[in-house]
Amino acid sequence: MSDDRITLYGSFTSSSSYKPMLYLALSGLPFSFRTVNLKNGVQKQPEYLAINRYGQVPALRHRGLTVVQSNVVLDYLARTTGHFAGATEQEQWTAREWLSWEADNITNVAKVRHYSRFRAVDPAVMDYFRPLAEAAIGFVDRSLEGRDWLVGSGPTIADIGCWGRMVFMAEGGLDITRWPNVLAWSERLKAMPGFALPYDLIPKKDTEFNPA
Ligand SMILES: N[C@@H](CCC(=O)N[C@@H](CS)C(=O)NCC(=O)O)C(=O)O
Repeated sequence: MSDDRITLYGSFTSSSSYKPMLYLALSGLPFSFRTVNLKNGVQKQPEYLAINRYGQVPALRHRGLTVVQSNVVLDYLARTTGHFAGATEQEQWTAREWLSWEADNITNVAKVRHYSRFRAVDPAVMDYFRPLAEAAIGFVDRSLEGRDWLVGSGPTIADIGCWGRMVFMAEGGLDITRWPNVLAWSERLKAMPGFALPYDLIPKKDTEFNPA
């Protein structure tokens, strides 16, 4: 397989994997998908730890490079392929700024969903994380007031990264209709060619994506 072909390692239940998957789907780029079975602990086995020292998905390999952490992967893809990078240098920095903020804040949405779906926790834990998740979604909602996208006048990695991490919010009991600007923004994303939701987009087995 050519060194120039992108290989993405991920899992179909993972919002972090969804972010680069969605990027690649919206960009119409060819790539190879390698599934990492989180349930079986494949992410903690030596072969995968050699790719991602943190024992998590996603990971991306391209041109002899290994890139991990979903937001760094988005930044890498934007810099390498030019898609969704932002129209100006200021927009490119602002998009990266959103990704950094996302990792601190929207991650609480992923935690609420994780504890609802995969691991029962003491209700006090949920009482701590749920308001943080709601505050993060609320911040995105206010930021989208009067605008279509988080940065500039078109979609960027900021939108893909923030949306990608909150995509499973309903599984955490967070109803998107409470945040009308976020709902409208998600509809704009869904209208983009190539868009799909995680369970429709991320395969459960190794797959080659070769868009026409
Ligand atoms: N900060 C990381 C978070 C990655 C992450 O939490 N991945 C989860 C799935 S969404 C995972 O691999 N969990 C399995 C584990 O930690 O063992 C990123 O954005 O890539």
